[in-house]
Amino acid sequence: MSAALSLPAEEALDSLPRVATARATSSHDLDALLARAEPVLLKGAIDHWPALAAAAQSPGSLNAYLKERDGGAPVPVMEAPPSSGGRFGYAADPREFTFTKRARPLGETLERIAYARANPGAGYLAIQMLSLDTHMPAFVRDNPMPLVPGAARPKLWLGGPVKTQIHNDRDHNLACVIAGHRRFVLFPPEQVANLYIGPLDNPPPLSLVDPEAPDFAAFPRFREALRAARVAHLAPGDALLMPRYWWHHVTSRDPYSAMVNYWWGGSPAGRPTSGAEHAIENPAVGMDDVGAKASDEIGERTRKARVRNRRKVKMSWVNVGPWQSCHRHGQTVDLGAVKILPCRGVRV
Ligand SMILES: O=C(O)CCC(=O)C(=O)O
Repeated sequence: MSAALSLPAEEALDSLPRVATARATSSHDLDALLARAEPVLLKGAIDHWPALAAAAQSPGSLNAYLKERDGGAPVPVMEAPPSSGGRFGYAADPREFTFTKRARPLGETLERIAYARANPGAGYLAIQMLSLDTHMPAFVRDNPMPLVPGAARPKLWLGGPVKTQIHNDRDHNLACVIAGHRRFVLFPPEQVANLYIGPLDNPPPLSLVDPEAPDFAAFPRFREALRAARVAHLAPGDALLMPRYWWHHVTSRDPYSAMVNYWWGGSPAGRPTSGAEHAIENPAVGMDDVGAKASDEIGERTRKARVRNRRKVKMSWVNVGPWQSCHRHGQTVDLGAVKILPCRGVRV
């Protein structure tokens, strides 16, 4: 075992090998970096943004900057209770999440985030994936990102010290930190074999393992994932370029943080383009409806909720046995950087 893996989990994550740092001043540079199929840290990538200058003054200044540009439509707000420790992921029962999602006005949400900052018992809140095109076009105009293709549209994340559980994106991602420090723990796509991905019909599929407190007795192969993992520590102004399918766990380490990210380059119309892609995006495809009986134990709910729960139960069973990538398209495929595991056709 490496020295890093014998440390307490938090420190072990901090001392994982770091992703490389690079410079990109044009979309060509970014394409060249993407061709490496490795995450890359771009220091100072958004140093020119007025939003960064506002955030450097204080959380209140960035809030004011955002409110001045707010179009007034409700924003997506994720909330989790104090007992979650800020962890946005599965609850103890992986059919449930620790957080809920609502749409609320920006001003009210920023006030609640500020209240939670001053009152730790108030729980955890974060605006996540707010489309800046629709909500704050003036922000988009004044804080340009020329490195990414025009089709990549900015999304805002803003909130308290929350942690986003391990998941992956089907698109390339440029994540630009405006306020606070953020840590990304990254796992190569093929580590899907060692991450114990949970219910897959409830996107995005998340890992069942909490990397900050891993239960190695329940998830022994996670040690293997950690051996392949690396870390990126982002400060305000930095951006992380993350090729698609890289698994990531994200920790906002300050009481107030903000980030804008851009996704692009996914399959056309969001659909998998090959059996191989289908396998990595839908690892549970082809499983029997083994959960149908278990769903009866869920209790008396509406018909719709029962169907939803039944599907979730079915998918969560996938994790009981060894990983299987896909019954239908099971094959070893090297899709550029994405290596698909051979299908083992496991039934539980
Ligand atoms: O910052 C976060 O909490 C999550 C960000 C994320 O998952 C992403 O950029 O894909």
